[in-house]
Amino acid sequence: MAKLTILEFPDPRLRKKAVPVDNVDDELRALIDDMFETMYAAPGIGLAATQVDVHRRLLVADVSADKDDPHVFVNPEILEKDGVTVTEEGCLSVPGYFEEVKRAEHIRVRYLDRAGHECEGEFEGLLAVCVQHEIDHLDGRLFVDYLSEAKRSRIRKKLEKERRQQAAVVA
Ligand code: GNR
Ligand code: NI
Repeated sequence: MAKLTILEFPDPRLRKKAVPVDNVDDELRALIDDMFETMYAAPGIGLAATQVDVHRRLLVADVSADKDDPHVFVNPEILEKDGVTVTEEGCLSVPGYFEEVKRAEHIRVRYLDRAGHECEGEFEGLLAVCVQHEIDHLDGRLFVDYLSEAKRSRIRKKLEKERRQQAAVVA
């Protein structure tokens, strides 16, 4: 098991579009385990492969309070969306910022599980929001893309400044 490095906005690698997984094998399952370790340590409720610089269509999530309800989605496809919900979202790739985002309240998703079996499930609440947030990552989209250009650019400048200062401390 290994904790992976999470890319941070505005890293251009977060803008890559992930390609479908063609084989759910032990190598993929090792990556899934490392993604859960990384997500739980962060801590976060979801993680897309894009965020750890792996550009394949794979995400993990666990929105439970006890961190005992892991979900794996390989090649997720949203088949149906219903209703609207607004959530204060955060992102491990945009550390320290939280903003309201409007998304579908219920979704029906087709995906492969960690055994490679075809599944279909209906999700609602925070898990539905999280899956939509993670699928956005797989398409190179971030929650800040739903904010105004002014807000997004303010967040980008602050994160860039923080990173410069961090680099100066380490040097
Ligand atoms: O940890 C996370 N919390 C969160 C809160 C509201 C909506 C979405 C999320 S996902 C985020 C982890 C993350 O960045 N996943 O990509
Ligand atoms: Ni995120």
